[in-house]
Amino acid sequence: MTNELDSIVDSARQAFAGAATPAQLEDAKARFTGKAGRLTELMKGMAALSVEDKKSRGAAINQAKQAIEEALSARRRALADAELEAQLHAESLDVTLPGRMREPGGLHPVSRTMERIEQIFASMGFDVADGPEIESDWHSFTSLNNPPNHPARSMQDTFYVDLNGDDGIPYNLRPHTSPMQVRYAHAHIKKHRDAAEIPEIRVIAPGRTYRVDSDATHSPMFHQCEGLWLGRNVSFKDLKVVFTNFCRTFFESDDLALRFRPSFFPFTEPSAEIDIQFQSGPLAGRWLEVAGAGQVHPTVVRNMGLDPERYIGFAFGMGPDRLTMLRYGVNDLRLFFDGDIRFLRQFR
Ligand code: 2NM
Repeated sequence: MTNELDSIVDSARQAFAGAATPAQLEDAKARFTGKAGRLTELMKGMAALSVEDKKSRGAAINQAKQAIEEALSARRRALADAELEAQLHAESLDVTLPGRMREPGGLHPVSRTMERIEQIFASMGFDVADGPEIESDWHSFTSLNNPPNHPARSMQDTFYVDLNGDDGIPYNLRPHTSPMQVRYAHAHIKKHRDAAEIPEIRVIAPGRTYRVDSDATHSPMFHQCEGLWLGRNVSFKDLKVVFTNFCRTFFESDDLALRFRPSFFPFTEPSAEIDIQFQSGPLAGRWLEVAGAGQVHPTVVRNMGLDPERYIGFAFGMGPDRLTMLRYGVNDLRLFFDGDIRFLRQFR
């Protein structure tokens, strides 16, 4: 009898040891202490025994049951430990790995140029203005003395928006930032309407501009910075002083040469193209066109809301994208707008 109980306990221990998973272990347990388990069957068989035998047999069976349950708990614990161990191993963390660094960011090279331009002109007393990129026909063209059939207005040159302005003429994506100078002049006059005399206007308008054009040196979206100085006695001499100072400061080159070539723009008369020449470095000796300029046309002064008999001055326009290419030696404008981090991080 006792041998039989011992052998049941032994085979339970073996079965538990052979169980590789918690589910197998529970199956094994059922074969011994479950409803139809071997130990349970023995207990059922006690009904026929005498009171005396029931006592000793019951105690022996209980002892066997206790031994089986101890073996079961031990095996449950061992399986749970093994499972945790496996999980920890599978999800192992190497705490010695370097952290995920966030690389320091930086301004886009063209943004840096824009900030530089703004800072240099601010140091010469120029205000900085920005405004709408979707413009009315009047602000982009008419106010700036562009005749109705001027090629700049054609669909080949200018992007139009599928929406009409007050005059029934479609809005455009501004092809230059001069419309902002016209807006600035109107706001300036309104601001000083109670003054004995409207003070002079000194402003630059940097920002995004748009033209139907795309190759290595033209992008459909590009940047412009235009400047305007209108006062009682502002002359071409002032233009030369201001622009020379700007170029020498911007390119950090005191011996930079400037050349003003006669040209034509509808909004200025006379007009000039401005070239610069480096005396040293990779671009030394070549004349490079960097801006257009001129004395603001009387019609434009009038459209700004000022009397051209009293207010006179100059305006200029330049391309910050081109200035950025010259400053950093970049030969393809499209690199600025591809958003390729390998290119951009060089300017960080
Ligand atoms: C240029 C060339 C020459 C210009 C004119 C004006 C305004 F609004 F006063 F009429 N702003 N900018 C101008 C003059 C722009 O860009 C090549």
